[in-house]
Amino acid sequence: MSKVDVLLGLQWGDEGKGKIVDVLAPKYDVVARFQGGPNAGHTLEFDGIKHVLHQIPSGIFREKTKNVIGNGVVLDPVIFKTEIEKLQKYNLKVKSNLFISKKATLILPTHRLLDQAYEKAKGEHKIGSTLKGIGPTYQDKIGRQGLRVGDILSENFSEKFKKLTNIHFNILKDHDIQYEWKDLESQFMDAVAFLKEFTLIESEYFLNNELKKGSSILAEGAQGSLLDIDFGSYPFVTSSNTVTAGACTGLGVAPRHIGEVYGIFKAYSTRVGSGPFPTELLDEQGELMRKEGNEFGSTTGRPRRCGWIDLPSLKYSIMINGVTQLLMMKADVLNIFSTIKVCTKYQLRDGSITDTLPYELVNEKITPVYTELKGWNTSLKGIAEDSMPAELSQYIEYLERELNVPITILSTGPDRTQTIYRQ
Ligand code: 2SA
Ligand code: MG
Repeated sequence: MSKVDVLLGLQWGDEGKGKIVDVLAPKYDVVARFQGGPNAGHTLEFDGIKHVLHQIPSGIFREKTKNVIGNGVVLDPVIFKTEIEKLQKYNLKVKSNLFISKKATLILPTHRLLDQAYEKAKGEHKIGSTLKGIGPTYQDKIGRQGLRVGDILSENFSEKFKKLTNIHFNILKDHDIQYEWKDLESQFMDAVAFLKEFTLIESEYFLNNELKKGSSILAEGAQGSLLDIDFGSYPFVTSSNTVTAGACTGLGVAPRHIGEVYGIFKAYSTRVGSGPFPTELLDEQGELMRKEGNEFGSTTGRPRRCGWIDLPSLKYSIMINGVTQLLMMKADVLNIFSTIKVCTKYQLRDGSITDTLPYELVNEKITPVYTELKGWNTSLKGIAEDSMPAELSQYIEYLERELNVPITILSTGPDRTQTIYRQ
């Protein structure tokens, strides 16, 4: 039987998952999303064009790849319609290559409004949500009152929609949120009609049948492990399980079918939204990283917070996910630094030193303990494995020793072609 390989981010998202899925896609028959929704922004670049995908799996640009939106995803039909329309000009086989789980949960317009209301009510303690309705939709799913993609096929869908939105209106009346319901409702119903034209499936059967046939499957994670609802920096997290285990529940594949776990990380760290970030640079070095790495949210355009690489948190993510291969992205962004810092341990408020993540991340005062390495300070344009600057090789080897997992892919730029395989 073939396996499901999992690719996920080990930091706070935006590690470059979109690019890597696109690079790896030719090796896979199926690419499947298992959690998250339109909060994700997966950027792919090739032939001089930059594409940003939110809900559609990143295998969509490869003609022979089947793409699955799994049951663990929360799907916004309105954003889905816009995404598909944007892709139409590229003549892709979107209709025949895309399969959507009937068990995926629907994001309603009121979920987006509730997201705004809850964030506003939190004031300065806001999560920094993308406001795509992710949290309220997962709340309804777990609260057993959500609507699912399969429900759009039922005759009384409008009734179900009315029933749930009425519950939401009742909450919204206590919040000061402005909206034109008629517009939102008709836009949603249009998008639902559009969604009906796609292949809606029992994705757990689909994927297990593919496995039986010997197909190779890549599960594409969204956000990052440090945003996981259980293991991330709670409450500053997203509302799904972004870790390997999430691929099992979000696709309906058993743990024994999981093969390789590709852990993807940036050569430095970024975080968008609120919450603890031990190595954050609030000085001009952080500003330089943001500029050099073009670190702005691909869904919201928000500037991302930047800082040095953080080994205690990477080790934690590797442990939780069972990572078998590491993929290091955006090494080229560090070209400008003559010294590269690596956080190896945390010093806590009481002076103690640790290399594990403290339970209390939000209120703890963490001072990173850094090791300094010499930077390569040169362009990585056109380099290959055997022409890498010595300092870059040293950085990679140092990380491999510390993290105890091989770095098999190195990315030196956004384009498909700027990828080095190290076997
Ligand atoms: P949400 O929208 O309620 O799930 O937000 C909760 C927290 O999760 C963070 N989050 C993300 N972090 C990084 N990248 C994400 N995707 C977009 C991107 C984000 C963007 O690719 O750039 O464009 O701003 C993503 N989605 C959610 C979020 O910042 C909150 O901290
Ligand atoms: Mg992103």
